[in-house]
Amino acid sequence: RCERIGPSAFVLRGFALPWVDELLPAISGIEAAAPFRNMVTPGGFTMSVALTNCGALGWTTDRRGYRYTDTDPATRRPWPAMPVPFARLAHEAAAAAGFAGFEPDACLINRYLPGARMSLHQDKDERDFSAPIVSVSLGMPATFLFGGHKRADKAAKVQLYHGDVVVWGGEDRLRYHGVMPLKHVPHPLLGSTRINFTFRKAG
Ligand code: MD5
Ligand code: FE
Repeated sequence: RCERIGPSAFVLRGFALPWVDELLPAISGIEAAAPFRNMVTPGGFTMSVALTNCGALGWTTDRRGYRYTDTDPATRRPWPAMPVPFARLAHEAAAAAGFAGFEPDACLINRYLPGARMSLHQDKDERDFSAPIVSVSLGMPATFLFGGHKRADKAAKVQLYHGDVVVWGGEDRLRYHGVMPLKHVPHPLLGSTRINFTFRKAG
């Protein structure tokens, strides 16, 4: 099933479900090499979402700003490689939404515990805005906020469930978006956790 939530934005309900058995051990491997951590924003706030990355580039933030790096600042080692099933899932989901040939070089992995949220922001640290962003939701459901091109634009609410994949491209790529504080609705497989991974062409 494919739901259109914008001119170039699509929710693929349950698209990742056949991949979950491969994704979860891969996440454990990434986490062992590059643990989830709560980063600090340039404004000095510690994010309620914990994150890590895999792929050639990883997104980080500290007091100096937001950027992509080829090494994990916590370990000073390269970010873990992108597991093959990750890259294939991203490629297939993008193609299903009309974006053929998507080859992400970065995968940001967000971990939400109950109460964690992401305030409205744009993803604009990537070099090439012509590539889409593909995001995969696992575990507890979340209310995603899909805004406009200005922070004050009214945001639509989209419920995202375990296995849902969202693809944003074209004119929707730079829209403001966020995630409401996570409600505690334990998930049979992931318990009190939501994992979101977001594939990007960053470099
Ligand atoms: C999440 N993560 O559920 C979301 C999913 C992030 C982030 O926002 O930056 O890690 S990605 C949602 C997204 C990406 C690119 C464009 C748009 C939404 N959009 O135009 O709405 O943890
Ligand atoms: Fe974002």
